[in-house]
Amino acid sequence: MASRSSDLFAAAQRRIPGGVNSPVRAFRHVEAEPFFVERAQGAKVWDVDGNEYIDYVGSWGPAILGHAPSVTINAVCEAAARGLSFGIPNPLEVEMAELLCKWMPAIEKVRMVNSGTEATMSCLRLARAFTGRDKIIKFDGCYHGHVDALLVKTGSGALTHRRPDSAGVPQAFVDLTISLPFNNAELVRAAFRQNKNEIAAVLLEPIPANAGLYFPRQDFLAILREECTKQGALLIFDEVMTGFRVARGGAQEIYGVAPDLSALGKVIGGGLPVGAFGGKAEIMDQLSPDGPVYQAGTLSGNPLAMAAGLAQLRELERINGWKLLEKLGAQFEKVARDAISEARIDVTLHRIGSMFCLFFASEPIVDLSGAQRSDLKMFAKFFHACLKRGVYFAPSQFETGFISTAHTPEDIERTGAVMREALASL
Ligand code: HOZ
Repeated sequence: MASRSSDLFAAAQRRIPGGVNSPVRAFRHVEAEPFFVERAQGAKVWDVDGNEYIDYVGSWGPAILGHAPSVTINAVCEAAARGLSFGIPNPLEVEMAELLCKWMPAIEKVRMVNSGTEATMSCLRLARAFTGRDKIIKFDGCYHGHVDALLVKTGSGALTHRRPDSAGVPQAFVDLTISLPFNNAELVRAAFRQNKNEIAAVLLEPIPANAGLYFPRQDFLAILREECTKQGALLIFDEVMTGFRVARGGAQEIYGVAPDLSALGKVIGGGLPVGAFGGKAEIMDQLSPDGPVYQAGTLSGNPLAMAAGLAQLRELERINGWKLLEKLGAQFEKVARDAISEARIDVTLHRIGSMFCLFFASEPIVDLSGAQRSDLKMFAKFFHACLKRGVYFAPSQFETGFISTAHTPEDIERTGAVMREALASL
């Protein structure tokens, strides 16, 4: 059907590979074309054809206060008036570092970067330098950005588009990456035994959120902590999605497990391009200019990004955002469970705080193979039935939904009614 979105997408496809600047936006998994956004405010987005949606993607995580919150906009405008980028240290970088170290006490020193990908990539280099080892353990379905060594059995867009192992990654890199099923501690122990003194790090999303959303089994994270310490490997948590979202101190606060290094992004940038990585001082001190590990960035610690992130994080604390998000999340869970039980379809709903996923599969789902049992055709139908009724969920079974503090109880009630109709229509 002719629309401004489809005209724009046709033009985009002529000049941008696949018409998108990141594959998760392409809507191919749901056999459709993306809509183009005119503007977004609070919990809503409006497309260029005038359609309004209640948005549960939230820019894939950063928009925890909803879109365009005035505190963040004001902070960015004030910072912009003082200059867009200096490439010289600015005071906001220090404020951000202090805040991240305070809220995530396992971080003693932190460096700002521009994306989650840069953060995980830098963690790996640091872990390899610190341990003098090359191999790493990751988990099937966990996604850590498009770092060469981590595009092995990965999640998110790569999984969605059925290419979890990317072309263009040298086999020599892949050979250094051991990818294991999540939640299987025995296989981790076996990998350590088989690769004695060769594993530099175990890297994971403590709450995997890139193959749908599932949770670590009781003690899984504590066992990883213990094994890493015993074997002289570093434990790295990728909290790009969960950091400052599931709790003030992220998943590491909830599960009470302190990693050696953490990778951060999304929420800490308030919607601007930001990542960060940090951890124990003795490890972080290996970074240039103090140490031998090189890592750099023209725009790292950019004043606008720091201002946006600081404003968002402080506002979250001021309004006790995590408590509000839990309340909204619980309401979402209730309306969703009501809709699911009425429809009598095999749907497994997972939620923690403001993150959720509806799998079109029966329980239990504790790893990638469980997530892959989902009925993808059913998911696509559900997605379109919701979109048509003004509710926008991520266009892939293998992504996670996000609630913001800007979602109102009425938005969530309305979403429940839409889900009920959508599930009944399948
Ligand atoms: N990391 C995001 C959630 N899976 C996706 C963002 C993207 O790849 O564009």
